[in-house]
Amino acid sequence: MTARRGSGGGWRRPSPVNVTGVFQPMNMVKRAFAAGVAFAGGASPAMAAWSDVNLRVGVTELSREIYGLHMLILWICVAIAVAVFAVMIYSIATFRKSKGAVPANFDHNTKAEVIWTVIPVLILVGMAIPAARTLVKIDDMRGSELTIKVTGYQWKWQYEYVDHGVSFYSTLARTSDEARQVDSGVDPRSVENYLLEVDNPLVVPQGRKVRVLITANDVIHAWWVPDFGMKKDAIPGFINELWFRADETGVFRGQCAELCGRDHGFMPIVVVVKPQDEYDAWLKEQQAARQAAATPAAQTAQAPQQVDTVAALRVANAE
Ligand SMILES: [Cu+2]
Repeated sequence: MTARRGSGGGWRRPSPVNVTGVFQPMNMVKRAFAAGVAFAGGASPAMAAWSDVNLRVGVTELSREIYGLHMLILWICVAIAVAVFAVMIYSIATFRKSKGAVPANFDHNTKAEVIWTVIPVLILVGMAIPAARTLVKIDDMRGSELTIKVTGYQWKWQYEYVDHGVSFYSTLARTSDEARQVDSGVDPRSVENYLLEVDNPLVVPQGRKVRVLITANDVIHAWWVPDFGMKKDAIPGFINELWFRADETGVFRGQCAELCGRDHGFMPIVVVVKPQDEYDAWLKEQQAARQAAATPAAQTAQAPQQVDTVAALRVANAE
């Protein structure tokens, strides 16, 4: 589990697609089969392979809860399937015509009908209770400590730290962008984090509840970071929201998850989770850089006036 965390992030290239973008269903089948075999073996590398095909646990409270829910419901479904198939196979084998079985010919049985209605209702209610609890938690934005507005564009993201006057664009890293060009001569396999790297990543503090406001400025995009368990549409004219609290530091990668046009596959998301003090230092740096960028313009605007004042004073002193 730890191997895929940290600087490596939690994101691998989607398995059925190779680096040249050719759909390879056999890859997926092979990997799923390998994972199945490995899982049946029960060894620890097996779990790594299993996590390739399963939903990931992620690094936030919500992602873990969603994973838990997903596994709970999976095992309930497995138990139901085993029970139903066991009864079916037993019945077919035991009460077959060649063994002299005679079919019953009643057409109503209130007791049976009540049983096959009540049991599924109980199972569904049993699944709905934890699911509803998680859904409520996902939508609970109270107590957020940092608000970031995310705007989707064709084909980049803008991040605005609304309370701190910091905003910037995040676009595909130059190395990936060069390699993706037709006849670039660059082997995409030689590019680290190909199509999953940006110039300016989103930076957030560890262990803080971050509220993300999501919108778009042209078409519908979707902001998705699998390790945070969260994905929301970015819709022009609407503001969606989600929250996450990353428990681990590291680099976490995601992608636009709504087909948004020609370069949909070239607007990745990179989130860097830093300890609070490092985050504070980063934020100060950003604010200072913004001020420095704003100051020369202000100086040039005021400069002629200042020169005039100085010249006038000199003249006044000389007289
Ligand atoms: Cu997009």
